[in-house]
Amino acid sequence: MPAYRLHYFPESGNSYKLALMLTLCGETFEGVWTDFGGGVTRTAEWRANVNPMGEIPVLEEDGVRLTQTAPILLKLAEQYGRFGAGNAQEQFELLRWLFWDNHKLTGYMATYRFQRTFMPSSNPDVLKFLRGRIDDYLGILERHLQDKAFVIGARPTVTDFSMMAYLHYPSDETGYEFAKSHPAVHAWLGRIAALPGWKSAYDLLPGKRLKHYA
Ligand SMILES: N[C@@H](CCC(=O)N[C@@H](CS)C(=O)NCC(=O)O)C(=O)O
Repeated sequence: MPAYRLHYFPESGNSYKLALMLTLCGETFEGVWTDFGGGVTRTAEWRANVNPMGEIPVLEEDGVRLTQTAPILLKLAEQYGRFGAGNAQEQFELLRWLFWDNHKLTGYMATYRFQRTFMPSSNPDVLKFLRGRIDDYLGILERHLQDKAFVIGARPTVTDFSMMAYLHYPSDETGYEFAKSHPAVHAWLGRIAALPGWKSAYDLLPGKRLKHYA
């Protein structure tokens, strides 16, 4: 199997998606802690040498740099024959939720958590707007999971890993207590955490952490 290096920072839920997938597939990776808080990913040098899109994570596979978690997760699912779709209909569902996650759930939750928790000051109107959007998405997810063990049915897929990443952080970071507010989401997070080999983000991605302001 290939050798992996993952450029990450510990609070990056997007990095966690890949770290978790590799771990659940029994794979190891070398972590490359990146000074996101110090602005390294904004430098011309980092963009020229690591990721022109200016984003974490970057997964190096045998020295080839891969970016964007959704296609990377799909590639790993294919490669390891695990956590992918079993047929065309499942593939459609998997992609449908993966796109929704990238655009809506992860997109807004990552921004909200960062602004709320890791910024020295944030605009209350911006936080209110983001929270309103997330409340809507969490309501959609709560209804969807009321009669399903995992997002596309009875089996966990990479879509679950993508969607759960930003929801599994401690409530003092997310600002949500799902056990009280969204019981189906809470139960689903518990089912993922019970998968053999599962680890939380801060267990998989060590190193210097960002300062909390919330
Ligand atoms: N769609 C990307 C999102 C990656 C992303 O937004 N990463 C964050 C850190 S977790 C980032 O680097 N943000 C920098 C920015 O938005 O300028 C993926 O799935 O890989």
